[in-house]
Amino acid sequence: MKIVSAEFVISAAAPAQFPPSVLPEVAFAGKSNVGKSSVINCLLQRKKLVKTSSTPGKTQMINFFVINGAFHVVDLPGYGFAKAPKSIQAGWARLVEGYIASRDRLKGLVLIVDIRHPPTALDAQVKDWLGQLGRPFLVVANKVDQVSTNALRGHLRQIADDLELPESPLLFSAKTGAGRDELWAKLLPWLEGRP
Ligand SMILES: Nc1nc2c(ncn2[C@@H]2O[C@H](COP(=O)(O)OP(=O)(O)OP(=O)(O)O)[C@@H](O)[C@H]2O)c(=O)[nH]1
Ligand SMILES: [Mg+2]
Repeated sequence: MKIVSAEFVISAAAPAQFPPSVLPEVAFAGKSNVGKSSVINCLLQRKKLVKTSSTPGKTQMINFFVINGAFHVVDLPGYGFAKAPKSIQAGWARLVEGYIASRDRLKGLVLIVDIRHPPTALDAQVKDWLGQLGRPFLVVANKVDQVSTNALRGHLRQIADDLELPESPLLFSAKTGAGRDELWAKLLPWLEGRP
């Protein structure tokens, strides 16, 4: 995938700030700190387009980016950040749930998990909810650079079993770029409206 341009559009804290839903878009969801923002930077081959942090809860608003003038990539705030006050957690949930449920040209979601850890009940809830909404989604297991080749298979199996996935998650490392081409190959049909 050749990235000619990748530009920040807006950080939205409320639906009124969302850009008009004219371009097709894909959004990246997952628990705090699994590497959503890093995966986007890796896909777009821009080291610092999206802010990342070793402290969970970095991304708190819905961040829109426009790629090649043709589609949006959307970085969602992470869920399950235990240290956030309950009121803030509820606010995030409302914002993100509203976005996912009603965004017109949202073509699909990438649900990111950290390959080192079993999925949580929240991951399972989000996955079930996407299914109920009929939103296409794809599970990506990030941080594969942190797991030995031997352990990889077991971790993948656990994620696929816990989330009751029909197929194995896509392996990814935002650090090494592993899985980048494979992920684009899944995203482009969504964005180009191919079946
Ligand atoms: N080793 C390794 N570290 C990664 C990888 N992806 C992300 N990280 C690190 O994980 C931390 C969190 O990354 P972010 O991209 O900020 O995670 P996020 O999911 O956007 O987090 P929130 O915005 O807080 O929800 C950072 O320290 C990243 O450098 C990866 O593939 N491998
Ligand atoms: Mg982030």
